Amino acid sequence: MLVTVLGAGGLAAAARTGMFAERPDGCVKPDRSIQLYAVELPKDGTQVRLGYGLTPETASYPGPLMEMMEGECLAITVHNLVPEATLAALRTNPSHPLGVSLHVHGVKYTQDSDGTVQSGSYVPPGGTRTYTWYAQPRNTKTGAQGTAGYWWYHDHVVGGPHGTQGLAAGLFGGLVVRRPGDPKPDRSYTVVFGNQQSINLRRGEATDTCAEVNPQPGPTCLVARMGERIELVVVGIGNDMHTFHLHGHSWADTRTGVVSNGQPFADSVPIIDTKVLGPAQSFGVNVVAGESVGPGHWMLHCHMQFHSDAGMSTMLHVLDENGNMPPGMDHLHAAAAAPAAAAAPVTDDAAHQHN
Ligand SMILES: [Cu+2]
Repeated sequence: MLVTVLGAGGLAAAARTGMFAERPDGCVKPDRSIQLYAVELPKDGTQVRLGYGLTPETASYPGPLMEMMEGECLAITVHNLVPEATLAALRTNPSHPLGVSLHVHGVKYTQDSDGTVQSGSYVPPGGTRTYTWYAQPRNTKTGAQGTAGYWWYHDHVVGGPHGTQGLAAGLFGGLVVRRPGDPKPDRSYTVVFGNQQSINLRRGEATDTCAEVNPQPGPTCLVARMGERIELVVVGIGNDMHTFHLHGHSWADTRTGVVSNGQPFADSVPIIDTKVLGPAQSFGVNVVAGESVGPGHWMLHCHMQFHSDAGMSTMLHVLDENGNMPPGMDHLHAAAAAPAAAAAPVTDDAAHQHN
């Protein structure tokens, strides 16, 4: 075996010299290439924030939603624009190397694209590295189950060997792999439940910045028009269990969040409006906005009561057919629910574990 021949230290050397396969079997060459920038964003209070973006200017937390079709092979070139001093300040051990990475769940990748220090697959400050993801399709002959589903990606290097500080700062995003015939949403949002009762690293009022007139969709503005098919990519990060709940809507507990009446197993699929979410788990919610219930401010929150009471609550705003916000857009959810802590930034884990 390669690893035993190389011995200690050989693994990193192998990565440096390109001894690992660049791509998984089945990916002959990338079908598509994208650029992804890791940048430092304005601080949230005193809290350092990092984000991924398809351009440096559009970086955010969560990062851009990645979409793939089964069978597709994607090359993602990560540019590390995070200042070296910022990475050094987040480091928990002075011997840990400085860098950011891209580690993905669900799809196939080789050691070369693992996004870890141990495999040498990270990006030093100012550097670039290309990661290859393969959305392997089903293959009944080989037993391959396929990779279609709702997944996520994140840093695995900032601060320490598991990227705990990178995650806490905002280096994460959603991934959806579709299979031909899957429902195609009109609009998708990534909703990340995390430490300190946070949704997308925010609590209470900070989770929802939608304007009453012409609201712009984004990480802090979940907005839809009546009748649009809305997809939520729900991801758990951090250390806590949560229960995702959306008011007024329900979905099928399937791979896609949808089940068609004609399918023989349709009656055996639970229809749910709440789902338990542990760290690193992810699932998809597919709903038709306002279907049978109309436009309105539909609460989306963790149903562990002490989490929602602490500000782990936001809104899916369903506008009418003309795009108008229904009355009552007064952020009552935040004002009513959030104690003082909800206004404070969601802080670095290492410093504030026992908030
Ligand atoms: Cu919770």
